[in-house]
Amino acid sequence: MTKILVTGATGQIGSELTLVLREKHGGENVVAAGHKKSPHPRLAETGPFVTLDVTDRAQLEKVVREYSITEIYHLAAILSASGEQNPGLAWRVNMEGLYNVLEVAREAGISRIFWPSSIAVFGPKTPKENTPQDTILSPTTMYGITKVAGELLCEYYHRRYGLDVRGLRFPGIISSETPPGGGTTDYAVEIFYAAVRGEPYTCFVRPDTVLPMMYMPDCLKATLLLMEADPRCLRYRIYNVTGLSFSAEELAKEIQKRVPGFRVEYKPDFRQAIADSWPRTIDDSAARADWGWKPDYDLPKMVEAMLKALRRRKERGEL
Ligand code: AKB
Repeated sequence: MTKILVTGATGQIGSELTLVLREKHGGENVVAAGHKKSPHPRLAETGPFVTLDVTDRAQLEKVVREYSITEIYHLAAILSASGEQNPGLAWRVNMEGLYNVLEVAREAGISRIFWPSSIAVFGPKTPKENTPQDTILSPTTMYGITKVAGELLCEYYHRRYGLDVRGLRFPGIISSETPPGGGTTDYAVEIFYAAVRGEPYTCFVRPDTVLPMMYMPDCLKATLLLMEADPRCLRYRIYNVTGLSFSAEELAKEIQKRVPGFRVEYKPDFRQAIADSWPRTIDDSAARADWGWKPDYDLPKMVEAMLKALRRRKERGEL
């Protein structure tokens, strides 16, 4: 019987991934864990919810034992922009959290682990276009450093203890349910909220800033595809994946086609330097070849879907 623990379940990816996993495995078999005391009602009503600080190993061990957990999706993390504001916290949550998960998994004989890496593993010396799977990993942010160290740690636990850890180097994730918190790519989500609320948007990166992104349905699809893949097909533990790449201005224009009069101005802040250190486009051919990855959303399709979903939320009085 599969019993899953999702850490960071109240976050942008966790809040949607938990519901998809519950549909697949049954609500009672997917334990959502977050550090926030009050989760979204949908999370609390569809299965168990526990309050968990991933830096507390004893607490993690207790949850794994109590619910007889067999798989962990470890999503709890501090993202790039927050990590630059508080590097110590980013190190503690990202590194101690992952180490605790891997150690508890090893001791408890957990069969599989999912852990998200990020395009933040790349740095200014990495090729910016079609960034390859195997390339220079020399990030300049604390978040990126924890992701590179995390990838190496996952590979170590696989090689040394046979733990089946799998992960994806996620680009910026765009979604309509739970806003991201503290990332550099957050502008690509915030801009939609402003457009639907009828407010102007001040973008914190330059209009010509191009970053790799992915719409949430593609993010969920990639995660499930990777986790279901035959282990014999996996040449890597952690894969490059991407959905689409666009500049901040291209995104604004695509929204303006559908929201006439929507105003966007650009006031780059400290996050510009982070964005400038990351790739513009990603080569995810290894993921495509090994486990059949293919995104469904291009820019117009994603913008259409985001506006529709947020307008629905606004009608329900949620925005
Ligand atoms: C961030 O901007 O920090 C994240 C990421 C790309 O990992 N969205």
